[in-house]
Amino acid sequence: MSATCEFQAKDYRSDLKPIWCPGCGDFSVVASIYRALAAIGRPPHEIAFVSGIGCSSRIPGYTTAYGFNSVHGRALPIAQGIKLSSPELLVLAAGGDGDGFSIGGGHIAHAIRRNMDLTYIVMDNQIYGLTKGQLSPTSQKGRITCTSHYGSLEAPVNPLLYVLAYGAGFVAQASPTDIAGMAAIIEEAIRYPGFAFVNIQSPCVTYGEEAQQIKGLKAISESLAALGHDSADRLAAMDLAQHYGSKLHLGVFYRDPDPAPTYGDLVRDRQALLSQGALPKERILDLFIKS
Ligand SMILES: Cc1ncc(C[n+]2csc(CCOP(=O)(O)OP(=O)(O)O)c2C)c(N)n1
Ligand code: SF4
Repeated sequence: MSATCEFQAKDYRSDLKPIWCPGCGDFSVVASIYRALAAIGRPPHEIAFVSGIGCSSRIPGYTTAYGFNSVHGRALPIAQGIKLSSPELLVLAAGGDGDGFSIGGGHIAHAIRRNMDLTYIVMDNQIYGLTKGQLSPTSQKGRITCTSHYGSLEAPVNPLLYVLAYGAGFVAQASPTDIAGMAAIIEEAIRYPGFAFVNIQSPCVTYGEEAQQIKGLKAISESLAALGHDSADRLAAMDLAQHYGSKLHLGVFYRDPDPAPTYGDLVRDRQALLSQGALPKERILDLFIKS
């Protein structure tokens, strides 16, 4: 790993011009990521940024980090593989609510229970943006879209409760209504030693509802810090997270005050014991012969 150097936000901005619709919330998200990475100061070549497929999943291409715009819903398995094989890299994964909580929803639980040391950013716009406005897993009940002409009959997934219930060590929410706050939250998430999740309410100006645009989001925003929330209290975090959809709580819901070892740490510890001869090697052979 290189020594920490001075970097500026512009050092993480690639030459590729974003093709998001003018006013899309994802512009502020990428700007916040540049700021967070500059504050951390790791050079771009020490960062791997993985996404799935969607408007939001274009994000790695707009940075100077190593990028992998992968397959719809598969950002997390790929990010985990990269982190395990190259633990020295800072690994970010990102995508939309459809990518993360619909097709890719099964992967989140396993990344969390392994406590993989990576940061997962979901740009939650309550719609499938790239494919032109279909119902997404976080769309509100009753929402009328081109795939729900008479209104959705399904209750939305609550991304905050979902990850808190699976035991994520760091859970936060941000929005373009507070760009400086969003950059600070992303920075804190990246610095957390373990799986960190940031849900970002990022308006889709083309297919999103009026209430989910900046003005509507501002009207329901509430800072967790101003509420006096204790981010070390998981149950208090779950209580607040229940208001997802009606209130927009911004800040850190939960930060494990005593972070558990990551999966990578445990693998390296076991390898060290094996190489010291502290564990019987026959058991490894047994494993291969039986499988
Ligand atoms: C396996 C697979 N299924 C479906 C699609 C089509 N598809 C591409 S993006 C997308 C959803 C995009 O919504 P979201 O993930 O919420 O991201 P957004 O575009 O809103 O940022 C879908 C269904 C695909 N590319 N691959
Ligand atoms: S369709 Fe929506 S999510 Fe996609 S770029 Fe446009 S505003 Fe952003």
